[in-house]
Amino acid sequence: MAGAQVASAVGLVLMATGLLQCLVVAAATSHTVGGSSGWRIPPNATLYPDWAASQTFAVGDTLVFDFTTGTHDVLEVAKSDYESCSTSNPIGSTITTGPATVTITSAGEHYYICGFSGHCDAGQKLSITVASSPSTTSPPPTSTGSNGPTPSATPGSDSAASSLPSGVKATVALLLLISLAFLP
Ligand SMILES: *[C@@H]1O[C@H](CO)[C@@H](O)[C@H](O)[C@H]1NC(C)=O
Ligand SMILES: [Cu+2]
Repeated sequence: MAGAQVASAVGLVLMATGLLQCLVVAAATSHTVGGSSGWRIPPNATLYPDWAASQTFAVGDTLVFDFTTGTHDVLEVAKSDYESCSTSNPIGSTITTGPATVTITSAGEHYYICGFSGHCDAGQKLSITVASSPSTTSPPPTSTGSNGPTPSATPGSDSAASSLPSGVKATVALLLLISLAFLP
């Protein structure tokens, strides 16, 4: 069964390397929910939909819910609970400490509401659609930071690792060790 072990090891290594390349090539974006309004009962029902429509979300990006602890909270919920403002089946734990940073870990639709009584009904709810792969087209307008050409990635190639910074190499090494630990 040594062959199967080698095959699964190679698979894990390729997965880890591919994941890292995604992380390195696509810089994560931090999205402050509601912009300068933050996370609160909105003055109108279009604040959060309008804000979400102005953003491009990718896996690995973060949402910053800016609120004062004790005045609001954040629950990720299913679509039906978002629509009905139900707090009974949150996905994961309720975030009670603000400001709160939430990392987007999967593509598709994500729904967040405030669990304080009446807040969601008053429009304090957010739905976002996360692209299934990191966007390579039209980066957001640059105020600061790099806007150079995207380095061409060669998925599955070992040589790509040689151009990565040492911190990334250390992370790769760590992931390889973790991968090996999971082998039978
Ligand atoms: C809703 O409120 C936000 C925040 O005050 C404001 O920027 C936006 O223009 C308002 N939208 C409408 C349609 O009134
Ligand atoms: Cu609230």
